[in-house]
Amino acid sequence: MYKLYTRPGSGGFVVEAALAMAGVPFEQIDVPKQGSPDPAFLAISPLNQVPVLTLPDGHSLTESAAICILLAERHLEARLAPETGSSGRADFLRWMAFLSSVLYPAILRLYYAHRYTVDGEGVQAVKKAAVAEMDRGFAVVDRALAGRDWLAGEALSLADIYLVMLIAWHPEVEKARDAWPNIERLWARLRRHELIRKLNASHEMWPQA
Ligand SMILES: N[C@@H](CCC(=O)N[C@@H](CS)C(=O)NCC(=O)O)C(=O)O
Repeated sequence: MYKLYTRPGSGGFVVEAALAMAGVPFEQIDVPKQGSPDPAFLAISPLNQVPVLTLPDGHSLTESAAICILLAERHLEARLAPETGSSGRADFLRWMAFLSSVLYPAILRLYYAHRYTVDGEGVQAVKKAAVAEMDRGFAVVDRALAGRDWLAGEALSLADIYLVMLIAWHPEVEKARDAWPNIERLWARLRRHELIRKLNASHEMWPQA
């Protein structure tokens, strides 16, 4: 059975969505944020971060995008991503990389700003620059969504769920909704999606309507 190391409100959100969409059973292990790290957890997640997925064969991996892409490969019937070889697949890979390597790190710079400067007085500047970088990234995604229902291909994929997880972490959600109407349109759709609603009830990523 799969094992998912996660915590509410974390990047485990999209992985949990993937496992639920694939309809596979999994054991969920909540990793506390506070307190000294568990050496057994550090052995599979050296940065002490979630999510981590342990595969049924015991192999573990970190990195939310890699985990999502792997689950899409392993559960083709669940259509978690556009088909291999299609242009939608190319877009899926592009956006999974963009979301995880441009936007997610910008968000981490906001919420863990002290890690990005050795100057105690520089923390506010790091936060300000982090939000500016998030805004730059979300604007790119918003433009790409113009006239499209989904980020990649013609159906919902994990890239869309990954995107709404990130936009929900924007520190000024109301501003984000106004600034990026195409992202808001996609998000509004997912806020009504049965599985996403259910996941949001436990992750509390945004206020439930
Ligand atoms: N690159 C990793 C980032 C994971 C990450 O930063 N997870 C956060 C929760 S959303 C975490 O565990 N932070 C704890 C820490 O960095 O100490 C991924 O994409 O999975």
